[in-house]
Amino acid sequence: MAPQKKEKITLTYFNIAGRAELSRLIMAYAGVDFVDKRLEREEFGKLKETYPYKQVPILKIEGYGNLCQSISIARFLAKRYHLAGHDDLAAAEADEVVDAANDTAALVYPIYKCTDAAEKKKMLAEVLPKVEAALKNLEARLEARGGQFMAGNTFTWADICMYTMAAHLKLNGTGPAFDGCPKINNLVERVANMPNIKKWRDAHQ
Ligand SMILES: N[C@@H](CCC(=O)N[C@@H](CS)C(=O)NCC(=O)O)C(=O)O
Repeated sequence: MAPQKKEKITLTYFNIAGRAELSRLIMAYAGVDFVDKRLEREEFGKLKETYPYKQVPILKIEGYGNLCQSISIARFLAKRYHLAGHDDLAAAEADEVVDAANDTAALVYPIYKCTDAAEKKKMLAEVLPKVEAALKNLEARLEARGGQFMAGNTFTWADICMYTMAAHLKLNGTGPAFDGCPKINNLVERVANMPNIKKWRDAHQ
């Protein structure tokens, strides 16, 4: 009997980094051949009612069905591809950082949504000190944990999350400088230049 062809994992989201990029990068890093399904708004509108929470991202997994919620999806992938932390404490450290990084990223969501340039500038001025304070906390966490990685002194999905957070905070060049965070800067740079991650970035500019 011919071997059965394994169905690929499909990650469905919009054609932006947003809440899917962490999962995409976990799979890119792990060399997973997945379907990166990117919906246009119109297509999403037609499919929305079929989605459990009427939202994306959604991960379709072979032999299972749909998994929802961006962080649950990313955590599942991190576990599957051995990036969740080498023991329960390292995994807890990684979870902690992912939560803190997402809180930080969430501070600028309203700025992305704002279409008025003057209002955007005002919002940025208000949010900047909060972002910088949150980054300082993460910088201190990184330093306290040895300065190389965010969790368990090994590379985990929390380090990838720091990269996606930093890219999101840069607000296409109008966001905060990371001057006060040399260790985060260095980590983000190292993650960005990991061969599989760099390959993914080069292909999805
Ligand atoms: N907590 C959810 C939030 C998902 C979410 O807000 N998704 C947005 C896109 S970023 C969405 O699908 N919105 C539905 C809409 O635009 O109608 C997660 O993290 O996955």
